Amino acid sequence: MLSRILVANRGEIALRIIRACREMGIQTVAVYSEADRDATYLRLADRAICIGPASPADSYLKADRIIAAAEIANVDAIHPGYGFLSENPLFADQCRESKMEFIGPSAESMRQLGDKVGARKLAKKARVPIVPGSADPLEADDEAVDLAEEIGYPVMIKAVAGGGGRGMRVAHNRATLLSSLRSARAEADASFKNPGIYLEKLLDQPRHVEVQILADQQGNVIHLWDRDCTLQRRYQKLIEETPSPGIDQSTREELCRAAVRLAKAAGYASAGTVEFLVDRKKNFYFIEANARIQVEHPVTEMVTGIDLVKWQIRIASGETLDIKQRDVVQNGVAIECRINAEDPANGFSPSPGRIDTYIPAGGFGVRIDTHVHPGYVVSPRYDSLIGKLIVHQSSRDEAVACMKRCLEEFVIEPIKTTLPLYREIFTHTHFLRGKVDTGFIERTW
Ligand code: MV4
Repeated sequence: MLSRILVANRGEIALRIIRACREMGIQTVAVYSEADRDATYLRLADRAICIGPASPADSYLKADRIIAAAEIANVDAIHPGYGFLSENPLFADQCRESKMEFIGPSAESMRQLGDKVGARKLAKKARVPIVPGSADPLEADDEAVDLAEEIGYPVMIKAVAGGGGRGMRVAHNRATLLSSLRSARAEADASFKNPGIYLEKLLDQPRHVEVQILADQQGNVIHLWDRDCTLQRRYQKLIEETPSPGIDQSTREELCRAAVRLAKAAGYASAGTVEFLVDRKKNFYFIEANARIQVEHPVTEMVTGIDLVKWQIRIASGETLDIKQRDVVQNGVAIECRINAEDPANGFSPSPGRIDTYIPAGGFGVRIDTHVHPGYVVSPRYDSLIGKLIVHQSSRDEAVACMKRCLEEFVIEPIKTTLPLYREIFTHTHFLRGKVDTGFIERTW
């Protein structure tokens, strides 16, 4: 078993990982940037090491400094959390070359899934439906035009190295396609240092439904059912829930079995997520796979009772997954609201600063994953996620009622947060009936 783990992340996920380690009797080493020097969660780690200035490029993204800290502290594994270095196969290689376990899948599966066209090929081989589109990255412009005519407009241009929606373009005809190809390539190159792009048919008002996977190094793969993440704004998820209110049980089962086939085809070992889009005719299509623990993992933990972070650690230490698929059941409904330090009344502009008043919600079936507290100063340098409010109840109606009550209780002042937006969403009839799609937030707010 691993005895000391370095947590290569910050904020709520760093705290989430430290908590799992402490319960498992594993020592923890936290790393922090100068901007996070006073973060309270650092005290919960056995040791905290400064790895550089506030800029992520000089600290949390700096693989060499993190490896150096890990060597100084003599850890036997590194947990990357989400974001930062979590899906960087070079970092995973570097950890293992330095004789430390990277808590995540093999660099090879990360490479395979990080290339979105490679992932489409893999899905096809595993008989997992994909959105009609490119078999290979686009070369010449006329090839894109021919393919768009074959699959039919509108089409979506996506970045081969992309994911999470960045660098996507919609084209409704030949003229907009030609001009978008150029800007999409430039944006992909600038954002991912990879100009590769590909085409997919644009699906009309799909839902985003993803499947949680757990796979061990012995080849056992199980799924932990679905999460619905349709409520997004500019590709940032806002509300996630499980089970998805938008699909029936047989679609859910088929989707989850498809996700397991893909994970097996990728030789995947660790926690991972397979994302699908589901159209109104219940057709589902694979879009991408994420080789990391995700922000929204707690909703799955609440309904299945399975601690995903602990299992990531056990799997990395070589333990066999002793959970049988038939024992993974969805008990009730869980919903998560991401609390961001942003002003929804002002174009979601960042709202950093000191939190003077922090009064968390509480009660039966309520979980709050956060690293903030009264007096905490939200830095403008990082992602605006400051916490997650998760409720777990026996039915969707009860979960919604519980979330509404929690949103009434929760006070975070004077910085602006997304809490007031959720107070509105949770009274909106479309949301309450589970009838939302991709464009709901942008249309309604
Ligand atoms: C799409 C799509 C429509 N057609 N792909 C958004 C996040 C990224 N993972 C993929 N995304 C989308 N890909 C095709 N071929 C629409 C979206 C999309 C979306 C999907 C589900 C829920 C909310 C969404 C918000 C914006 C875009």
